[in-house]
Order: sequence, then C-alpha cells, then structure tokens
Amino acid sequence: MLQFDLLKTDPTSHARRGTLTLNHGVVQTPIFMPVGTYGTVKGVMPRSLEEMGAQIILGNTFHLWMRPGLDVMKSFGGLHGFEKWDKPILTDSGGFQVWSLGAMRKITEEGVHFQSPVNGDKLFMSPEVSMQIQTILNSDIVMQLDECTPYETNGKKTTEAEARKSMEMSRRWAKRSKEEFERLGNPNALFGIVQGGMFKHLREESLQGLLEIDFPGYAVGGVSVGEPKDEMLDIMQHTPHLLPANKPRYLMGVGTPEDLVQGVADGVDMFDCVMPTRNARNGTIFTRYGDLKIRNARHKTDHQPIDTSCTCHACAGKSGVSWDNGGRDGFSRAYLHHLDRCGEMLGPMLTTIHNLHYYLNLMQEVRQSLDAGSFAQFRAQFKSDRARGI
Ligand code: PRF
Ligand code: ZN
Repeated sequence: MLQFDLLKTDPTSHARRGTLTLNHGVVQTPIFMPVGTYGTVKGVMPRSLEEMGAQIILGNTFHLWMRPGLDVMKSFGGLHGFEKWDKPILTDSGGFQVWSLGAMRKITEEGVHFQSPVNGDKLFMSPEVSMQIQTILNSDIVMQLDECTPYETNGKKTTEAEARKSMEMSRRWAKRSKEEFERLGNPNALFGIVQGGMFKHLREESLQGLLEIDFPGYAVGGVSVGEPKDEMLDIMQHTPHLLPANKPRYLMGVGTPEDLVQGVADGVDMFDCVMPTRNARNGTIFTRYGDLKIRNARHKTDHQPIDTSCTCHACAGKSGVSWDNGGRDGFSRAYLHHLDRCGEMLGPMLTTIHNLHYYLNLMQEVRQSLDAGSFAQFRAQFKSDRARGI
C-alpha cells in the first residue's frame, strides 16, 4: 500500500511538499533517506536515527541476499524485525549493486549472472529473483530491477545506441518486476526507475514505457554515475518534473546538500545517498556554513564543537542545547580530531550522527519553508550560509 498526498507546491520552482503513507508509517516529503546497506546505518543505533528525525531508511537486496541470506531474513519475518527498525524501509533492487561488480558479472536479457563476492558461488539475479527477495524483506518500497546505464566504460562514453539498448532492457525488466510483484501478492509498493543515460529523449521514452506499466511511484536512476556535474544538473532539471505530479518521485543516489536543495527545486520528493555516512567515516563533515575536515591539524586544540549552531548529539551533547544558545555539553573538535587520529570507533559514530542530523535537519527546513511559502528565500539563505565557511 502507498498513498501520496500533495500538500503544497512552490510557485517559484517545481518543489512540492507532501506526505507519503506506507505500511510502516507516514513520511513527510521532501525527505532524505539514510542508507543502511547491510541492515544497519553504519555505527548508528535505531533509537539515534529516530532521535535525529529519520522517517525511512534504505536496505539493499543484493547485500542482504549474500549475508545473512534468505533463510535468516524469512525467520525474522523480514528486515524490520531483524534490524529493529519499525518505521518504513525502502530496498534497492540489486541492479545498481550487481552493476558495480564490474568484471565479475554478465548481463543478459534474462538477468545478471555473477560470482558472489562473499564466497565465489555462481549466482543469478533477475527481475523475478529481486522481487522474491524484496518480498521476503517486506520493505515498504520495493524497487524494480534495472540496469544502471554507465556514463562511460573504460574511458569511453556510452553512445546513444548503447544507452537505448540498456534503457529498453530496463523497461522490459520493469514489466517483469511488476508481474512478479503482483504474482507474489506483495502488499507493499513497487517503484519504476527511469533510465536513458544522458539522453533526454531516451529518458522521456523510458518514462513513457513505465507509465504504460503503471507504478505507484517513480525513480530517476542513472544519475551521479561519473558524469560531469553540469550534465548531472542538466538531467536533474529535465527529468523529475516530467514524472506524474500525483505520485512520489525519487532521485537515486544523490547527493551533496546543494544537490538536495536543487533536486527539491526540480521536483524531487525523495533522496538517498551514502555521502553523509561515508564522508563522516572519512572525517569530512557537512555543516550549515560549509564543509570541514576534522583531520586538519587546525582542530587539534579547538574546544568548540563542529558547529556551534547545531543541536545534534555530537555538537550539543546531553543537554541538546547548542553553543549559540549557551549549551556547553557538545564534544569538541579537538576530541573528534583525537578520536580520528587514534582510530577510535566513537569518532565516526559521532561524525555520522552529526552529518545525518545535518541532512535530515536540512530537509526539515526545506519542508518548513515550503509550508510557509518561503522556499525561494530559504534557497538564497542556504546558498549564502554554505558559502560562508566554517
Ligand atoms: N538504479 C538503482 N539503484 C541506484 C541507481 C540506479 O540507477 C543509482 C544511480 N545514482 C543509485 N542507486 N537500482
Ligand atoms: Zn552537530
């Protein structure tokens, strides 16, 4: 089941404010979805995710199929009971992950043959297999199996003919995905994925094919796959607002804070990206006033938190009160720098909490500005704040 209610549209852009009702709860859109590939948002407890305002998280069909495997997932009645997250979950189909295996796979019309990166077993993923696994996972949103068209292969740009071939196969896989999803009696919601590479008319054809199959929601895939930034922004401005206005729109695997705000303006409702979590583990921190590298020696003796205006657990500590409001419980930059130097696990845990809090709070501010009819002002302020530096 899925119900999407459009609450408000922004007159200055394609931005929309909505609510998405799923089997495990209601999601306020636009939304950022933290990535929990292996059934865990790395280093973050579910209660912390809830505290930060996470409403829906991702899981990965491919990874959970490899480990722990379907018997374990079945015995827990799906992913929710296993990972102890009772709010909505979206699972990616495995298409993108199998594609990322490179030389270890062979893609045919029937599906993808590949070797397990875990134990070398010969495995086969098809639209049907992906639907069967996602049905066992019981995720609220199921993604069709698609083929993510690369931007280039071995330094050679994907041609229009190659992009068409790939898009047409994804379209046929969309149909097979839907047929199997229905045959299985899956009670959740299946999304189609628009492909077509950097070719706008192919993306329009892809969408047309998906509309004929009919899905309760649509995603834009094949973006942020190694293309130059201007081409990515070009596709973002082209495709999302062509998707049905009365259904949720999901931009897969994007992106920086700037990309999210731009994506909202382009009409996107849902985002996911490993950036806040992965960058946190590499010591790159996102803030309202720009990005910060905690490994930089200038932080070695700094008593201030990452961002004095942030209310996350890393910056505001137990009191939950930011420095700017007189709170002094937050962890210092000097401490976070030290934890990183020593390879202590609390370091990435705290920076992950901060980065996710930043992304989730950013989207909350986006929603508030849409509610208040002030999204254009919000965007201008966001840009100048981010350029200020921290
Ligand atoms: N397809 C799927 N998952 C994805 C992508 C895609 O194209 C992307 C591209 N940015 C990220 N994750 N199934
Ligand atoms: Zn913080």
